[in-house]
Amino acid sequence: MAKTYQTLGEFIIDNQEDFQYSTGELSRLLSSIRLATKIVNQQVNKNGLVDDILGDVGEENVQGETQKKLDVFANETFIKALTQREVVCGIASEENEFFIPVEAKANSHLSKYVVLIDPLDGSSNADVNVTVGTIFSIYRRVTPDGTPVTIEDFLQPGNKQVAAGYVVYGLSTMLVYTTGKGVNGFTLDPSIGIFYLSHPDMKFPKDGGIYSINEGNYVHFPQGVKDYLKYCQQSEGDRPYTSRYIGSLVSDFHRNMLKGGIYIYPSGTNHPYGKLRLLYECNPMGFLCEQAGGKATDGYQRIMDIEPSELHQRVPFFCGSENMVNKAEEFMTKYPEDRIDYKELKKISLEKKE
Ligand code: AHM
Ligand code: MG
Repeated sequence: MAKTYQTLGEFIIDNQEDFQYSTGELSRLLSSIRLATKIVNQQVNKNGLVDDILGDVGEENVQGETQKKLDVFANETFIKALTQREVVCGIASEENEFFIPVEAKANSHLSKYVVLIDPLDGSSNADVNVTVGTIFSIYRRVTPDGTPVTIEDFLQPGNKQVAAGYVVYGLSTMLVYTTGKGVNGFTLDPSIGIFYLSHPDMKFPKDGGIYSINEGNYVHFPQGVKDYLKYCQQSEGDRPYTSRYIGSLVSDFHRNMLKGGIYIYPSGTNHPYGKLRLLYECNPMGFLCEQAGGKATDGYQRIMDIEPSELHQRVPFFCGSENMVNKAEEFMTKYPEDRIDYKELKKISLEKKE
């Protein structure tokens, strides 16, 4: 007999009660993300045949990165889906320099949630038909309801997240998310546009045999990372490990969660604090990672405990199977001078603003 899968819509509603203080707002917010995902998925799958959607826009985003047309399309789609349905009071995106406040329409109540989003992660892969993703992170605002959002609503440590997730636009499209009660994955049936629960209660294996890092940057890596890589490549016990790097965080993470592995984007002279952004890449992936029994750190300390200082702040990122991340940390802690002092960073950033 064929299996009967629960749909994402049913799952959101069925689990709404699990959520403390739930008023249905978070469910509506997740439903809006689900809708935007389907629209972006449709464009990603057109694969350059229609509407000239592939290629560069000819502009750079706030972080000096070339914007792809798909980056812009995905960004606009998520912002529209979230603002028009009034399911958030503010949005911050990789593609926008400043956060976007959402104003309540007449006689309507403004949601208490903010969303931080990387609308199309790994988009340099899009032109060559390799998997890309979306990453999102959801917080309750910290400023009073009914007032305009401020930067403080966005600069919250990851341990305050109420939900986070990613979408992987791969051979099949999957939406994976957590509200702090484990991680569940849903696969899109494109013929009818419905996500079905295909991967309930996803877990990282405690150990793994895959390491994912852009080894082209080797000369720039801190000594602790170089030493750990040597360890991964040694022939002993279950080593050498396999090296797999797609260059799309969502896909590398997804594979490592299913098979067991570690993803590392360290600091280095090219990127003094690493490349990945704390608020809309590392924190949401860190939340998912921990909820799936894995570990996410900057090589020295828990990612979700870092006090953020800027919207587009970058941090080194080590995440994956717990025992692998522990081992990598063992190598890192031999070099305490490479540890980042986030309190000091915050102080410097506040001084600059004065
Ligand atoms: P993006 O958000 O601009 O796409 O950058 C993030 C991506 C990650 O998905 C990926 O793991 C990493 O950048 C790859 O960077 P690199 O090409 O330096 O290895
Ligand atoms: Mg990204």
